[in-house]
Amino acid sequence: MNDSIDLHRRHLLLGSAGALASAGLLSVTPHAWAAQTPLPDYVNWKTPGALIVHSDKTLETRREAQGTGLVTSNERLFIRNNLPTPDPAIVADPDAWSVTFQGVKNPRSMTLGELKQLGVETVASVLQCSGNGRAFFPHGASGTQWSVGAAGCVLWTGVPMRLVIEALGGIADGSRYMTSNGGEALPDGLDPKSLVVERSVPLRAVEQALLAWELNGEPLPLAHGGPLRMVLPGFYGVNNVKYVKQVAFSPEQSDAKIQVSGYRIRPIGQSGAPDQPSMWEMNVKSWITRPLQQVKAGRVMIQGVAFGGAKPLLRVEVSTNGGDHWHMARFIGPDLGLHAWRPFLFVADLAPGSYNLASRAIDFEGDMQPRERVENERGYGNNAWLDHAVAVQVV
Ligand SMILES: Nc1nc2c(c(=O)[nH]1)N[C@H]1C(S)=C(S)[C@@H](COP(=O)(O)O)O[C@H]1N2
Ligand SMILES: [Mo]
Repeated sequence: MNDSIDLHRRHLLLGSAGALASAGLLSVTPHAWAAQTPLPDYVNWKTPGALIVHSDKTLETRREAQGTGLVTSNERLFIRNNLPTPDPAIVADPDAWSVTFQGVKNPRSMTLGELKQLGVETVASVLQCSGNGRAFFPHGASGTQWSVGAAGCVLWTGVPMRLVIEALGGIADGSRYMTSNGGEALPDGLDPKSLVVERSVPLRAVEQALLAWELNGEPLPLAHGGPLRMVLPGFYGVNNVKYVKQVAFSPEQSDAKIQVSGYRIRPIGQSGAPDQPSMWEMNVKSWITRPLQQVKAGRVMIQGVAFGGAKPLLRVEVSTNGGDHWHMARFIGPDLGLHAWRPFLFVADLAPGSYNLASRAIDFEGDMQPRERVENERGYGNNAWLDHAVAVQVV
């Protein structure tokens, strides 16, 4: 029902913006700044023109609003909530927030104020939803129809988990997973295990893990998990639990639905089950961010973003003819580390005509973005370069 209204609206908007563009009033990507669904209250501080509002819990960064800087600003960063955000009172006195640690030699609770005394580190990392690129799956994978904007590269500041573990006497013997539990209030009368955001990751994630209280140098906003969030560089968004309340080490994964059957890669038509791969480490990926529609003939600056996921990024290549020929792109700006994305540039000399611009990234282990997506029920992990290519008119 909403979909048809949305589609109708989109046509109207594209129509009027298109008219403006042909009248020369707008140059690039005219629909980007058109009026749209207003931002929900809890994120009314974000930049409306930079975001697509899919629902009050799912907001996507527009493709043209990505890659202009090394990091994605808080105002442009996407939002994905499974549940309503907690009461804003929890960020009023952040240092009073307490977290319970279990499955360590000396289990106990610590306040954020105490955690801040243990150590501090900053890491740049890509935050990306498992379903980023879902909109390209032809089978109609259920869930938010993200294109490329359920992703951003941000700076997290917090205490490394290894220092927290040290302070707690070490991880209990026999542990294989770290589980983080989100602090949302759950509705009465429903099975909490079916709703709670509680995610387990293998212990190999712990070395890079951070309990973060700052996002891009600002106190972590409530919408992004303030006052405190588990940050797992290289791992898909869902594992980065917001408003983290409990952290536990254990031999088994959580028995919450989001872990047992949710976020599992499986063939189309199959239900989720614990023996299927979990959405943990991210794969190598890139996409073009400009130009996206029409551009003047001559020197064309083709730009985009690329990242290695859980592995270091080696290089990125650009094609102007849908993958028949590939050219080496060059990275722009400093390397913010293993888990950051890198904006890239390829300068092409293009005569008038239709072009299919594609990019493909390769990581240090030689894994390259595939041409085709791996079909799967929920539309997870799409890094196919063909899906992310853009058709551009050079005039
Ligand atoms: N507590 C809690 N943590 C959560 C979620 C949530 O709904 N609740 N959503 C997860 C998912 S699916 C994603 S993609 C990221 C999104 O982070 P963001 O909203 O800060 O962009 O948060 C993850 N952590
Ligand atoms: Mo997600």
